[in-house]
Amino acid sequence: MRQLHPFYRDTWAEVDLNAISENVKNIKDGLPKSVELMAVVKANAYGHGAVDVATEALKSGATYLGVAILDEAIALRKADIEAPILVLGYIRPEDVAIAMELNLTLTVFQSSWIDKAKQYLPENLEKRVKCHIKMDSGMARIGIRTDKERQALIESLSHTDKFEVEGLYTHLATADELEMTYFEKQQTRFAQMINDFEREYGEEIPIKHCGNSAAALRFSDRCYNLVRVGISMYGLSPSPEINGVINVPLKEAFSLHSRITHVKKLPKGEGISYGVTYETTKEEWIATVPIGYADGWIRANQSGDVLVQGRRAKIVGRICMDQMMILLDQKVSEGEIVTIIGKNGDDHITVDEVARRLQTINYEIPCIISYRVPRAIMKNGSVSHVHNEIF
Ligand code: PMH
Repeated sequence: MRQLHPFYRDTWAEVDLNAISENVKNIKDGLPKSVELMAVVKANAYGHGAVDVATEALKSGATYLGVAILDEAIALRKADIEAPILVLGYIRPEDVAIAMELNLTLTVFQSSWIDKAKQYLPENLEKRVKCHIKMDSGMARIGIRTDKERQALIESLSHTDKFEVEGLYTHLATADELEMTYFEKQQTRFAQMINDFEREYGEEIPIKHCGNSAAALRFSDRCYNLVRVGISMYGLSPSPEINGVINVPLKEAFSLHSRITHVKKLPKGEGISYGVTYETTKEEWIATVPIGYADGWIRANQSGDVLVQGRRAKIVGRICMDQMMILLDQKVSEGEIVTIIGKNGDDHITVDEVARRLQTINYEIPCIISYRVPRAIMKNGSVSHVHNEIF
């Protein structure tokens, strides 16, 4: 039996670092030599574990890390990760000194931000704060859009020597769709924005980037000199629509498991769980599995399948906060493994299957599996270590 310590419940996720490593290498192999790979490890590496994924990605060829918020960058530095880290989201100007001390790269897109942030930095900085300017070429999220905004930002930058513009970037809204019109529109706009910025700023900016996984896998020759890779590093496709046009092999890194805590044979007509949304239709074997919506295993998973001894079993009745019930086709012992996401025998419940069931995208699935589910970090088929964030 697999030894999984230290946690004291029979529900856990496994994160296969060999899969992460293979995915990074395979994606990198498909890129032109001049294109670097940023591993996007925001949101705890899409629920996989940021420090482990970042470390593995860097060993496998990534040269930059991307996070969403300052706190995530701090967590990586606390774990002694020294690689360049770009904070992709907004940080408060008053927090700029922390970012400087930790040698983080910041996303900048407002002249007023530069004006405020410089006041929170000491005079005579040893090193300037590295910035990537975010350009909004059509995502309408963050970024400079207009000539006026660009000119004001360049003006603000010209009044201080505390910032170094290392990068220019944008984010694509439709790189994961076969229809290319909007993608082309954003490409054209971004090219123009780079041109205008460099001309007015008077310097060539070393790093330019626009590509997420979908763009990196499909149009790596149109991604300038860096790609920001998230979902595909985790072995998942950016969208079902482009599965047919992706040639890079991807291996799912995330799986989710539990063990049966209780098994009973119920007569016909017995109600299961809150609201009795399921009643046994004949004499049935019902098992209890210790996972529930507080684990991120949300109620909409009701009626979905799990795997027990390589066979499918249906989730019956409402999913509770900490437990759910499944319908077995025969008696199974307590302690038997239940695979909620992943391979069991010859069958495989993929992250994509769960996403389809929940009418959402695969990105959401590992992200919503909560802190309460320990992550067992797997290396070469066995547990390397476990993250249990409960204590
Ligand atoms: N760059 C930025 C700015 C992002 O927001 C994301 C993902 C990525 C790169 C990586 O994209 P990929 O996972 O498709 O490779 N951001 C998000 C998001 O905000 N919602 O879903 C994915």
